[in-house]
Amino acid sequence: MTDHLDKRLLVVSNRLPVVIGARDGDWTIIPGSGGLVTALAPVMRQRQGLWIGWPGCGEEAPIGALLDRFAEENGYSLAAVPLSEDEEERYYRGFSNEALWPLFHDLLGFCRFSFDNWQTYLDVNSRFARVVSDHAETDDLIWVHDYQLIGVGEQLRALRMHQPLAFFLHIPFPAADLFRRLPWKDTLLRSLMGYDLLGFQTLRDRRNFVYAAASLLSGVEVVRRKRSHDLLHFEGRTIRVGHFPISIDFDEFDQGARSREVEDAAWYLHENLRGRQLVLGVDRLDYTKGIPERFLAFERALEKYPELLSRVSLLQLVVPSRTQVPDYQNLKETLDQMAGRINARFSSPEWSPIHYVYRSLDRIQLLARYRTSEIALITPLRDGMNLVAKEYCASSVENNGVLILSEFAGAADQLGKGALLVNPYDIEATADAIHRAFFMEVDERRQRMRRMRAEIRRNDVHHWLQSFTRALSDRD
Ligand code: ADQ
Repeated sequence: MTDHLDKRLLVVSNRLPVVIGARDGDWTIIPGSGGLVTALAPVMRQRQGLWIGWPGCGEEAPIGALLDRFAEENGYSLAAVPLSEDEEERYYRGFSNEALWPLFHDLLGFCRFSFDNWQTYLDVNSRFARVVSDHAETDDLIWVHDYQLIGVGEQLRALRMHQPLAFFLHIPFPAADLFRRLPWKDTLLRSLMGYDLLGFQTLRDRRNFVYAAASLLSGVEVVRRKRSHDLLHFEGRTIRVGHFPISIDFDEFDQGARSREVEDAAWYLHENLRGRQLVLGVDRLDYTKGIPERFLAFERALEKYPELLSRVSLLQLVVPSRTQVPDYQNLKETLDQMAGRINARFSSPEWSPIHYVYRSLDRIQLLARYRTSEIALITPLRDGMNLVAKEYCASSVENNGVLILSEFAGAADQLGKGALLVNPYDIEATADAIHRAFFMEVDERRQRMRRMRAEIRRNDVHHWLQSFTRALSDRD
């Protein structure tokens, strides 16, 4: 039996895990800071891996020299797939973010289906496949990430690559009836069937996919259904389909939150709160994250439960994202207006109900807010997983935070027993959950938080990585 655990990993994702910039006339390249980078970096180093993706910088950057410097400093290599501005517009902003992203999050009303964008998506996916085939070695394990690159696997097969091909979808997979709306559904399903292993975040996503493939694409046969995975046959090949909930590095957050710097920052925040409880929301600016609905629920809680007035504030942190896409610009305006209106309605000279911060925070400031906030209000309309929910629990080292979580976040599958689950469209019930969390006794808070922390500690991002790579070597 081939053991895939020893093979070199060749990871393919839309963006390379780096930030390239220029300071005082000198070019810099530094590792990115996302959960995926943190999880994969040690394995990439250990197996001298290769990561292929778009560097996210213009042609003026001395890309070859920068990538060499990165490899020397980080112990694994990068290869760049350059994109023109037009490709960035059509493949990334147009098709990936204005067709697939809303469709896969059940938000059909936000979808724009353009044939030209679809064609560019296919062209860029073939370009990625060619770069992969130029760099791949016979024994590599090729692992493609996310909705921007679904077509890469099939293109690699067309190039007669024989290495094991794996794909992981970070966002949800919609129900078949919704997926059918995509004008190019057959091609996209066929592309997914080009992989040997398909990984989804939750059992629901996995089932949605298997049902869509079996019912919408002729020639797909479900040959085995097991708890851990399904096996499909298609055009003489076997495809394994599993679910692998992504996670965070629990220890990193837990230890980080206990550090001196975070403790100092948390103390400072606390002093300014003067006995008030803090409800925290942390999101990228995105219409899937349910931020306007959250503001309405908070407003309703203040209206329905006047005993909360002056005793609780909502701190909403929003990281700017996809700032060129019109729907995201509109959302920003909506949030500005809502926060202004609610504050004007309830504020007193010494209290504002909503603190709305539109920028990225450094790790210490973020952990201090996770640690200080008595309540986290994480209410996406739909989310593949939602790492913020897990980061909040891992940083809640005093075990006294209450997590209010959308039942439509993938994370609800693992955290549902400790969190207060809500339907984010149900403003009334979310307002009630805020009230309940505010008055929850310490014992109940502790019991719930311990349970969630134990779950995240057990199923951390290293466990995620191992179970995914192990699934490739299983033969049953
Ligand atoms: P995202 O949609 O980006 O990821 P999420 O999983 O919540 O969503 O991750 C957001 C990240 O941004 C977190 O690590 C968080 O710490 C960071 N962040 C948010 N606000 C911040 C702020 N103000 N300052 C600094 N950092 C901030 C996609 C899918 C998710 C899936 C992940 C991983 O949409 O469903 O969980 O991929 O698979």
